[in-house]
Amino acid sequence: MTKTVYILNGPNLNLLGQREPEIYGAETLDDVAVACADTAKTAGLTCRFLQSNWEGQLIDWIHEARDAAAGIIINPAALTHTSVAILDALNSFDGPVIEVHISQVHKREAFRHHSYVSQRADAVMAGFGTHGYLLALRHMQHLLA
Ligand code: CA2
Repeated sequence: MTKTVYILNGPNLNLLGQREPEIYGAETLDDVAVACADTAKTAGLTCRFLQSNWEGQLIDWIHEARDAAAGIIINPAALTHTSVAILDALNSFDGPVIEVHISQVHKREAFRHHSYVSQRADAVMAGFGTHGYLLALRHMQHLLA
């Protein structure tokens, strides 16, 4: 049976491709989901690609992943910089966690330089555009081998 990776996306990422293309690129979140499914298949993994604007929903999916997933890739969006609750939920998950940011957050406003999630993440991607999700999946394949 193939291992499942949850790919979780936080608030406002449903707007990807519709605004601020100079920061986040032109691809929509649906485009990213299709590319992730393709890369996961090549890597011998199954991915569950999810987005919510609600912190509690993301926490519920992290809890669900405790039984259902071997690894988590997460772009918590703005909750990266504010949410101890998401950090606590990720700390309850035993498998590898990779944090992804489309933009190079360290080149941006100071409030984007701190991440609660990085205290749990086994790897962090920032500034690779949406390609970062695919690179994260490849690294997840390596971590789960
Ligand atoms: O670079 C990233 O992936 C971020 O996680 C994106 C978040 C931002 O708050 C983080 O600091 C860095 C913002 C997600 C909102 O995405 C939008 C995309 C297109 C149009 C509007 C919002």
